[in-house]
Amino acid sequence: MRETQGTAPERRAWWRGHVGHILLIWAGITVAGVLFGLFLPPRLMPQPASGTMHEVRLTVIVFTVAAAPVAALVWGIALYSLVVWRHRSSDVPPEDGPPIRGNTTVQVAWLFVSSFLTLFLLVWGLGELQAISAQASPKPLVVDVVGQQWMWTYAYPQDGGVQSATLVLPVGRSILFRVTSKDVVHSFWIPNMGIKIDANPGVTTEVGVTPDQLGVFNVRCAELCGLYHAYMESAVQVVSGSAFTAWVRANGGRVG
Ligand SMILES: [Cu+2]
Repeated sequence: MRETQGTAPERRAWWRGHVGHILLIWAGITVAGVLFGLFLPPRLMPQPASGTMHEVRLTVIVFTVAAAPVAALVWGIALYSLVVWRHRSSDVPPEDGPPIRGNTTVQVAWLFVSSFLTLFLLVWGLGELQAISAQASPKPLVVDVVGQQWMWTYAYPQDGGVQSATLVLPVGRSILFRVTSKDVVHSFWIPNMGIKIDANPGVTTEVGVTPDQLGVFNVRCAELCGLYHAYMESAVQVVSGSAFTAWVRANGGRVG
């Protein structure tokens, strides 16, 4: 950038012009990114059917908003360079300017900003983990989940060992899923409840959630597990406590 090789006031004017424009573009893209983060995740993500999903959605919103100014800085400089500093004529472009070997102000500012951002993400993440685990009850309703090509089956060991091909859960109760697989690796995923855990043959993995909405929600496999993986999809019915008791009895169990 030869334009920078001038007198000190010329260099300052050059910076003021370009940096001012880049800051304007940065501010514009930041506002767009923040609006995107505030308005799109609530519309694109599944409607929450558990406290866990509320926390997951909030985290996606907060992280998108926090990332907006950083992404805007990169995109702003890239766009400005492409438009303003592009070499236009057909002759050979001039040689590159002298490399920049360091700028204490920029380095200190970036160290401070990136430390602050990463610390914020860490503290936020730890807080969310704490909030989610605080929702679990010490006496959850246990559901054993078995994945196989290409379906899920469920057993309720506390309720007389009821077996079922459909997942039925009482609303407002803390549930503990104990998940395993008969064949290959699957992944047990209830998008509306914000939980997903691998189902591995020979291993039991656990995930807990408390459904807080009545209704029917998708259960999907989230791990490519063979030819019909895309069809390894079923539903969970979240019902009232009394409807759950009736369902257990109708299936030959007794409520534990
Ligand atoms: Cu699968």
